[in-house]
Amino acid sequence: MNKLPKIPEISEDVKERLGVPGFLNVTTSPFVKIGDGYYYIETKMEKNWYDAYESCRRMGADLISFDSIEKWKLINQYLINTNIQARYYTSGTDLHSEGKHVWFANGQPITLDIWYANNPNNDRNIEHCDELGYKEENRSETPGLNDVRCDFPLRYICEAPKPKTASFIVW
Ligand SMILES: [Ca+2]
Ligand SMILES: [Ca+2]
Repeated sequence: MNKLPKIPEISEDVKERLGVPGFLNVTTSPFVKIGDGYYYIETKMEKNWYDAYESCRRMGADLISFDSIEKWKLINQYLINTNIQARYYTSGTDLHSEGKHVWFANGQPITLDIWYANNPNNDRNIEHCDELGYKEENRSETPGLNDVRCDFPLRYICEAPKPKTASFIVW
């Protein structure tokens, strides 16, 4: 029986010719891939919710939304693993209708059981923007989602839209 010929490795220059033109920037930076999504995590600057949203929009992204508990766990675990646990703005808000929190990025109501204890509580009737990573000081509970006043300066996480046709992402 004849041995099948060994398929040669594709050389670097062939890869290059098959690949993406060099003038295209194929790096995903400053977005990081977590699960099947791409995120920008602002860990230095703190902004109010509106400024944070605008910063995401300038990158073609939105503040982060959660449509599954798996995604919620994945992102929170990432923050723990990379040692950047803190309070971050999400796209959650009830600015349009008091008490009805939605993900502003897609208009879907927040139905997941991810709220921190006794929240959303609309404290002093001025809490309309939702942060993740909140827990009361000196408490050992797992941090959760909390409504906070929208002018409170916080870190934030942007979520890039899922690529629809391209097999790679260009920013
Ligand atoms: Ca509210
Ligand atoms: Ca609250």
